[in-house]
Amino acid sequence: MLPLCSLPKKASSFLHSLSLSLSAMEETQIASILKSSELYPIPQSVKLSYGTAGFRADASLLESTVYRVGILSSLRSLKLKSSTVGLMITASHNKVSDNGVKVSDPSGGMLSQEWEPFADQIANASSPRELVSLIKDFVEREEIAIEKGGEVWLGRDTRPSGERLLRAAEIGVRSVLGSVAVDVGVLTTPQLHWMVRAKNKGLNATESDYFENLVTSFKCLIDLIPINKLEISTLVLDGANGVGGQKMEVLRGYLSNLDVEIRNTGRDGGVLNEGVGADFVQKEKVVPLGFGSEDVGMRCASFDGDADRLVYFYIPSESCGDKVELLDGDKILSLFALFIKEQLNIIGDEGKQCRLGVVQTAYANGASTDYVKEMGLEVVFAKTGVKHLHERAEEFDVGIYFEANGHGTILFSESFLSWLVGKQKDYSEGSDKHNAVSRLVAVSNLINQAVGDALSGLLLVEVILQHMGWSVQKWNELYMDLPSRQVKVEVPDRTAVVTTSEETEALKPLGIQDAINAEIKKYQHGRAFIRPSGTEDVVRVYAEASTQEDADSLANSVAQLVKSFLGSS
Ligand code: 16G
Ligand code: MG
Repeated sequence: MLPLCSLPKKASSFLHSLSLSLSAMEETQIASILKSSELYPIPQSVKLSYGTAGFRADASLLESTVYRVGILSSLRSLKLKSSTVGLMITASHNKVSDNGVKVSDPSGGMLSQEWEPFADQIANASSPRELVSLIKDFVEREEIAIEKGGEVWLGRDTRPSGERLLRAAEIGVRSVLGSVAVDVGVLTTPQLHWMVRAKNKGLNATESDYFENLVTSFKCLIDLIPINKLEISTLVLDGANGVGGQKMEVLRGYLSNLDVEIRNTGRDGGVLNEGVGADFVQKEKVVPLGFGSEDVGMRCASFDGDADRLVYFYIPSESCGDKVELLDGDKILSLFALFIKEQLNIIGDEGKQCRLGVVQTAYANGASTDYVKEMGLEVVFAKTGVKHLHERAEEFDVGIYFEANGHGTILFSESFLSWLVGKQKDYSEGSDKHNAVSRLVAVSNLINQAVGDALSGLLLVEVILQHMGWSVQKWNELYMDLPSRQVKVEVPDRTAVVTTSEETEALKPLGIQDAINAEIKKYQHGRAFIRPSGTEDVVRVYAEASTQEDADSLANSVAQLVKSFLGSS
């Protein structure tokens, strides 16, 4: 607790006037925040927004932001009856000199969107006084009782700036009096979300518990594979020189039935996300560094920097240069959907009553959407960003969501899970129906229910391929992607683009959608849309058509339209 007398005179008189007019926060609490915020002045001319996935910026600019998100996390914990909240320091697939911070709600999901405006306000408060004043108002409005003390678990990825930023987060958390900051170390983002969820459910919630859960459920699925189909070949993993490859090294030690060679662990001089990782491979469709002609035909996978994205690829024998055949989030989703549907079919009429649905974004390749629809599944579209997909997937008994970029998971509703567990007792052990039900229960344990997780996603892909007796090439044949192209356009103000909720049509600037539609009409199987990025100062353009040449040309003409409507910067 900070004594009032240790404050500078000016601050102390401000404090006095503030506490006279507003009574919800104690003087000592106000003093605590005023004092600690003096340590973290906001850099000049920085305007931050919580965005699609938390705050991100050059790491040198972020101490004050992380400190303030520490305060927010304590308040969030207090608001939710002192449940544990997670704070993750990562900038995912962004360059190593960047960093970022985001909050995991006690459910293990993303911070409630209702709190994002408050996050933006405090991150941009220009002085300690403004900060305190905003917090005071918010605490009153949300009726947060500070006296109990909150709990925040702090995780970080392998970025060199992570440790320094974590110290700022700790000070932020503890400046809310009575709140506790627990440093849970270097983790992948999904590990932290999983641990927070487990902790609040009263389950074992350490990192070893996370690994143990993966190992047990993976083994259970392996044991349920019809023996004659078993096939194990080496998987080559690109760890993006980040935390995911390092965690996979640990996990690999506990697993049998998985042969994985890990490259780009960050220990061999490679730079985080530089020419490596899921974002690079998915966007560029070329091999990551450390892979080459010697890997032709091998099953390969890439994680992103914080291991919440997963894509697969292989180098075809006829590959010219460094091109890969990509199996993106849509293909992973299709594989998962197929496997789950197969289990439900085995269960029979009762299984068919399960509402199995798929959530995609406008970026999903049209061929994948057709494929899952032909399987008889319901498909819904959500806005880009995990929080939006997750919310929609919760509407189903089993909701599978994926972004094309490789972020996704499978959600099982509580009621469907208890139904499954009940059926495990009803059916005789060793019967087909019993096996199918047991597989679904094991999938629900293996796959991260909090958020998309490259480690658990990889294990599920691997076990399904073994179950089917499929090579990566065979899996790729589920459907053929329509050629597509993504480009980005730098504009003076990306917020001038306003889209419909599914992001398939632009409502503003007026007239641009008609112009885009006119372009689309010129191409067979043409589809295109624009949206403002949530993470970069650009407008993104996506185009699809029946040939690569057409997709490129459509993307370029739409990009030209963006420039002519918005001007280029
Ligand atoms: C963030 C999102 C990702 C989304 C991407 C879009 C999370 C955890 N991550 O990385 O889901 O696809 O932003 O970026 O939500 P953009 O808005 O710049 O296109
Ligand atoms: Mg990521």
